[in-house]
Amino acid sequence: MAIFRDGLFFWGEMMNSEKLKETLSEALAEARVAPDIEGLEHVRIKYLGRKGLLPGVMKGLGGLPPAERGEMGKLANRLKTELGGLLDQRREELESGAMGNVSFDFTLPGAWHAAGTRHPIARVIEDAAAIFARLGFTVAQGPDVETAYRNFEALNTPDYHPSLDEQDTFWLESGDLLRTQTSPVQIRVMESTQPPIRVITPGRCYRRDTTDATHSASFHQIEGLYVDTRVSLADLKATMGYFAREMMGPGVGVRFRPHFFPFTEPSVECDFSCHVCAGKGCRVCKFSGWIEIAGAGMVDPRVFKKVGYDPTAVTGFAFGMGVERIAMVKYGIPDIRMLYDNDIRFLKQFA
Ligand code: 2NM
Repeated sequence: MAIFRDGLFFWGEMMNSEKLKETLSEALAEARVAPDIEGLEHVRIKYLGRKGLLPGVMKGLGGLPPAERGEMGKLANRLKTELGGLLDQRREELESGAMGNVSFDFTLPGAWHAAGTRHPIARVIEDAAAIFARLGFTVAQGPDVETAYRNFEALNTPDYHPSLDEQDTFWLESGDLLRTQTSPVQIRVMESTQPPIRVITPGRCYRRDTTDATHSASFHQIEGLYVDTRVSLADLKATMGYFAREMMGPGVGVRFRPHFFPFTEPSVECDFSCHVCAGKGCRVCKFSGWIEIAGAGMVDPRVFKKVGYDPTAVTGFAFGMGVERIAMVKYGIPDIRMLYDNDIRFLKQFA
C-alpha cells in the first residue's frame, strides 16, 4: 500500500472511484457464489479484513484530492455495509442448511412414485424361503434348460419309465429339455456338496399341459431336500407341519397318504387341513376338509448312488409343491391364468 500524489494504489493498481465501484460489484458477486462458510470467510478477509481492501482505502482517503475524497468515502462505506450485510445473510443461510438463494417450498405436494406390489407367486416363494430359512434351509437355483440325465435318469426315472408318458416334456433339439420339476437343481446340489444338506429349490418348470383354470404349461415349484445321517419320515412330517402352520395359519395340520414317485421310497402325498373351514368341509376343500398341497418321500437310495453318496451312510427326505396352487388356495384365486395376465387391478390386491 503506497500513497502517491496522483492517487491511491492498491494491489499494485491505481484505485479510483471507477475502479472501486467495479471492485464493489465483484466483491458482492464473490459473496453470492461462495459455496460454503469457508469461502465466505475468504471473501470477508480479502475485502474487509485487517490487511484487506477496505482498511487500505480508508487509510488512503486522507491523501486524496478533496474532490475525489467524498466519492471514494461513500463507496468505501457501501463496501463495508453492503458486502458486510450480504456476508452475514449468506452465512446465516448456509448455517441453516438452505442452499444459498435457493429456497424450498415445503407446501408443495410430494413427488408421487407408484410403489408396486409383490406378485403373489413371488410372495409365496419369498414367504416359503423365510419359513424354511428358520429350519436351516438355504435357497438354490439352477437353469430352466436341463439335461435329460439330471431331470430323469439321476432321479431314478429312466426314459422307459411310465411317468415319462404322463409328463409330456418340451425337448430341445440338443437332447436337453425344459425341466419338468426343480429336482434337477437338487441333483446339482448333491453333485457338488457333501451332506448334511438342507436346501429348497424354488423355480419355473414346464410341462406340456393344456391351459385351463388349474393348469399352465409354465408354472412354479418349490422343492425341498434334507440329507443327513438318520433323517426320518418323522422329520419330514414335522417339517411339513411347521411349514403348513407358518404358511396357512396356526390351526392347519398335515396328513400323509401313500403314493408313488420314482425318486422317493416310501412316497407320500401331503394334504393340509383346510384353512378356510378348519377341516369341517367347504367349497375350497371340496367338502373333504383337506387340501392336496405337496408330494414328498424319503430319497430313494438309487438317487444317492447316482450323485455319489453312500446310501448306507445317509438318509434324506424330499418334497415338492406347486407355487401357483398354494397362492390360489391361500388367496382364493379361482383361475391360474389370473396369475399370468398382469392385470394390475388384480395384482395390486397383494401387498
Ligand atoms: C416331489 C415329490 C417327492 C424330490 C426328490 C428329489 C431328489 F432330488 F432328492 F431326489 N427332489 N425332489 C421330490 C420328491 C419331489 O415333487 C412333487
